[in-house]
Amino acid sequence: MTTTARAHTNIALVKYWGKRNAALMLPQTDSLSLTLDEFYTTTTVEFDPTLSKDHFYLDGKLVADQQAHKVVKFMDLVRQMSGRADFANIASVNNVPIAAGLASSASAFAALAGAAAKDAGMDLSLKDLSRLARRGSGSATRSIFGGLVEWHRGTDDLTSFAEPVQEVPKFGIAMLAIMVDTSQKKVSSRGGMQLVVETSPYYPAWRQVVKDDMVAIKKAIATGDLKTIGHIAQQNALRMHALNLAADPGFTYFNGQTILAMQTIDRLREEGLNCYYTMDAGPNVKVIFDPKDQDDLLKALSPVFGAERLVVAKPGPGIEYLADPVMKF
Ligand code: 2P0
Repeated sequence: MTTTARAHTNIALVKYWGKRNAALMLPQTDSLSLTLDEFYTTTTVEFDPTLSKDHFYLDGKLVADQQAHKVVKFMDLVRQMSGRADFANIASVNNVPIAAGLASSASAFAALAGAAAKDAGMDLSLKDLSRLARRGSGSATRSIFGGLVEWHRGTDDLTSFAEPVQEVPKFGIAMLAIMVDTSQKKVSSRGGMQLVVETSPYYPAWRQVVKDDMVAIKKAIATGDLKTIGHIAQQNALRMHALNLAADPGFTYFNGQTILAMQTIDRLREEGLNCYYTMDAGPNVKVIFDPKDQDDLLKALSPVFGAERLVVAKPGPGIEYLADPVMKF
């Protein structure tokens, strides 16, 4: 039997940047994100008693064991939880530029959690599925749900899970990715956030920033106040990236084009467009905007970055199960 699941990426408006417990993947802080429709991963899992190890195929190609270790480790956890002893064929197809700060691990581990748990015979609630996805990648916790999603940092494995704030946002919100660079990043999220927790003197302040931002952004979401949501998200992103600059050794995910995009968005906002930026563990810039301004925004950004580098995404759905496998094993 095969099981196929699709999960969409999410972009955090209040960021997760640091773990408290790496083994259980418990974060230092809460976070809040928007799941996107345009970027997703589709994964098929088939447990097979004749296999002597897991086989992981990414975009149709078998992945070498050293590169597949995070997936195999995750499958070990699924085996442990389900009581199954057999190995599996796993195939993922990504509709996300990998490792370019568009959070491919979020959709990847959310889809894998859904497909693997179900194929192993587990019938998990969405909350428990988000806890399972968390063990693969922190941001995957939130990709189980659609729309605006909150991840409660919790105090242990049971209490660290995501839940929807507004599965279908009741107000206009969209994101535009400015793809300034889609190559592999040099500092992994995992390594970057760990260095920051250990060495950034601003980390205690960051915990307080997130506490305050979570309260304020949920209030703004409840009233559909995009201006306030965008402002909080932009400030939160800048403060997250300030942690990186202040680490030892300091680092940044930004490149020159990232700065140009930030300045361009600030200028467009000053000129009256309701738009804000956020950046993750890569140089690409995501613009939070009101969908009614989409044409104006594209018109303003195309001459600067090229229309082919602009991708518009709307709020996307939570995890879905599909009938057709992405690959025949
Ligand atoms: C986020 N990011 O909240 C933050 C903001 C990137 C910047 O979650 O180590 O791939 O697998 O938990 O989830 C990216 O980090 O890291 C991320 P792990 P993850 O979306």
